[in-house]
Amino acid sequence: MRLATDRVNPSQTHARHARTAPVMMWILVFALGLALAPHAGAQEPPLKLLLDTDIGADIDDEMTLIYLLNSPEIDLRGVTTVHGNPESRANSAREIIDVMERGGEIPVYAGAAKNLNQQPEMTDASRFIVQSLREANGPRNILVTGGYTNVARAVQEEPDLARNRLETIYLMGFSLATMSTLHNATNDLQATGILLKSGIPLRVLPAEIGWECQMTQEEYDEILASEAPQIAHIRQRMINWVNHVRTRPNTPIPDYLPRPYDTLAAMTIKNPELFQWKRGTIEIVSSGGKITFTEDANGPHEVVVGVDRAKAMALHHKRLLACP
Ligand SMILES: [Ca+2]
Repeated sequence: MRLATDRVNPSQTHARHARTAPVMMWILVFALGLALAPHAGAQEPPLKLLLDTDIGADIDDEMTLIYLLNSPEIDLRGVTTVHGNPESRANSAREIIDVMERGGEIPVYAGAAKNLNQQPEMTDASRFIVQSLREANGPRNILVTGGYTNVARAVQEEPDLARNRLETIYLMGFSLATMSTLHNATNDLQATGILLKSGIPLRVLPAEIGWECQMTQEEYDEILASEAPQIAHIRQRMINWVNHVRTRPNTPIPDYLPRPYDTLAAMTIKNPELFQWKRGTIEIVSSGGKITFTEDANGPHEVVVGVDRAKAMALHHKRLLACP
């Protein structure tokens, strides 16, 4: 037997639908709006990045690692070290990662001590880079702030994988002011040639942008006076480096203060709007490292040709001095 209350009155049902339909419609419109609106209420995930560095010479590599670890929009997935004594450099990187309270999170691998000509075999660093590119959700961007040997060796080993998986390689090196390779690129011209011809998009921070951003005495003093633990860790190294460059026998720079070459290269990744760019193709045209740069709207190389120094250095100090 059915209870009276079970009986369905068609007119009541219609009335209920008439009341609930507009509500349902608005819920659907709201849900659809959320689904279609780009980034509505959702933050872009941090960019997965590998850093290849010659940390332990110029102080800017230390500053760059601190900068990256203090950048919420970057997810640093590994550090590799290159040239000179890569094991000692790897230890320097691990110390900074520990001071920044990220110990155990970020693997560090030592790479090539010498250039590709002298040391053609794969290293822990180049193997790690290849393995990272093979991971389905691995990093697709690499910042190189030392010689290009490790990354070039990985590209040489797996050229198709590198071309298909790498979105951009960010390089510190070259000079359009002197049209030469300079620094990191000169250290291994064969490796430099491999990257330039790889077809992988390259973004280049040339040396003259670092010259333009040499710290003022006031900026330098602000860093030295900071009580942040990472600054306490690098303070004496920074003072020693400045004294070294001011008095080195062959090319002393008496008024030298730190130049954040590598940190600016790191900054181009997520703050390209602070820089002026030209697109084209860089080619090495002599064994001495002379280059040409041919502007081309479809070229694979983007080169920084100007910087908003005030904004860049403000961001530099904010990130460098923030406590972990
Ligand atoms: Ca460097």
